[in-house]
Amino acid sequence: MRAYIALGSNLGDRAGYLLLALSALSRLPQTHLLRLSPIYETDPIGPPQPPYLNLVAEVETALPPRALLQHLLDIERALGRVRKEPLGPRTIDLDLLLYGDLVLEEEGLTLPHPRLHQRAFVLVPLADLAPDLLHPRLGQRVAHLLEAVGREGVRPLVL
Ligand code: PH2
Ligand code: MG
Ligand code: MG
Repeated sequence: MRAYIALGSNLGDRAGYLLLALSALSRLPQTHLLRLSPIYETDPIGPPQPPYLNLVAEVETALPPRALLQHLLDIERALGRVRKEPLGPRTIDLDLLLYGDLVLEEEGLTLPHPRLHQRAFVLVPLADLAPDLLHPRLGQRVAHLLEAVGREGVRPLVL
């Protein structure tokens, strides 16, 4: 199944955390890391906190969605993420955005990600990879969702 994963970091060595997370993703069982979006520096959504680095990864996986999610949480934990306030700062965040065209609402796992269509920091990198992908619940193309939200607060990272 084709799946899309959002990565974000806004504490410490942000690019370093992203690279470690990507390295861990590349080693997941039954999973191939296919493509990466560019990295963006993005204004934080939520309480006042430092700016984020965000990108989206496209994977092909034979893991079921729950197993994939568990691996993402394991990677977060291995990289020392501490969960505090919702929407608060974090060294690393891995969010499962889409798993094929699966629509699901369960404890701890909603697909597509419930805020995917509202967040420029997700839609900009996702549209780089898959502008024509249809949001399986809303039935609208990613490029269209991005047009509605705009690109404000999302800047290409210049290293
Ligand atoms: N993640 C959050 C809260 N706010 N803001 C930006 N710009 N990027 C994020 O990845 C992000 C956020 C919680 O996961
Ligand atoms: Mg998140
Ligand atoms: Mg998360």
